[in-house]
Amino acid sequence: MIITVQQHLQQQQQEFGSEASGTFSYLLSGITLATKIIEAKIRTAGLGDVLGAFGAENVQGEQQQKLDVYANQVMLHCLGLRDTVAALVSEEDEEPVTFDRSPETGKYIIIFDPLDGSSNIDVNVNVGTIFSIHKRLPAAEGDLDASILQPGTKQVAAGYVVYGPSTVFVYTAGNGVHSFTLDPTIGAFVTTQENMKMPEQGQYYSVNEANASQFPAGYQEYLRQLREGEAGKAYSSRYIGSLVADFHRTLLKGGVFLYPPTAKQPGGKLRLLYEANPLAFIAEQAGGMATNGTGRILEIEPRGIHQRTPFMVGSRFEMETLAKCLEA
Ligand code: AHM
Ligand code: MG
Repeated sequence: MIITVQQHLQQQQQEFGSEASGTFSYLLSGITLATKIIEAKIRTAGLGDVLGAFGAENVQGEQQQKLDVYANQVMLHCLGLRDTVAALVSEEDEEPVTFDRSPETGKYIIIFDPLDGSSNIDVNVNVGTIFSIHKRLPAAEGDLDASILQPGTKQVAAGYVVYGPSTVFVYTAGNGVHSFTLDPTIGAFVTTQENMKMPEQGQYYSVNEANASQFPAGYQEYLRQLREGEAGKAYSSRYIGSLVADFHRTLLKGGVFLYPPTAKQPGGKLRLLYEANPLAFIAEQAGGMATNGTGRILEIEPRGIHQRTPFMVGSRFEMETLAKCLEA
């Protein structure tokens, strides 16, 4: 018998209460609706005039693809209508979009990358949507900006959708990691795996090896150990260049994904709030680990919404081996 994501959330609510409440599942339904609309557009991308550059740059100075702009508008529209949302923070927008709702009503902040890996769209390779949800702080503890800039440990939920051969939704609300596959015949996400666990060790490492000569020495030594079989396995490499897809494989198969500091980008390339934090939360919930090279990703105190960070995430064994190489 099929269990849809909404039925799953209801079961979670009975079991865990709190963050699985009705308002929360209404909020998540905004995300699943938006991602279904985005996926429908992606599926037909080659047929209409939606591929290619939009002609503007986003706040990161990156070329916006038409689908980046579309996906962002869909997320803002579907989530903005949910009255529990206090602010929406997007990779594509320089400033948060805020809503004039009382703290009692507008309780949640949603931070997202509407279309991750969008440079891969034109060549028909997997892309994704990533999100992170925080609770608004009580007025006495800070304003909306402080609520947005909370460390990853304070996330109440996080997840992503990967638009691949099938469309898969993965999320955690702090009670395990669960995945759902879109059944296009009924238009619903259907439960595929509850309480997912990352293998203790995998066989893949995932890194943009063209940057390897720019990595600090500890990372170069780590990659040497993986390549030369000194880490207990004959590793193989896989790199898609879409974070969601590279992460999804790492979650299912184990191993490690790395985007270390480079000479060109000493602070890393990936973004803390809407890339590293949500995926780190999921990884930890699945028994894995995530670091910026000096500490736990989830404990970083954010200073800005578009802050970058080095990001390494994966199975316990690979992450412990990495820590030893970075300490040496
Ligand atoms: P973006 O498409 O939201 O700008 O995300 C950045 C992407 C990630 O999906 C991916 O992990 C990374 O950039 C790949 O970077 P590089 O091409 O430098 O290897
Ligand atoms: Mg991205």
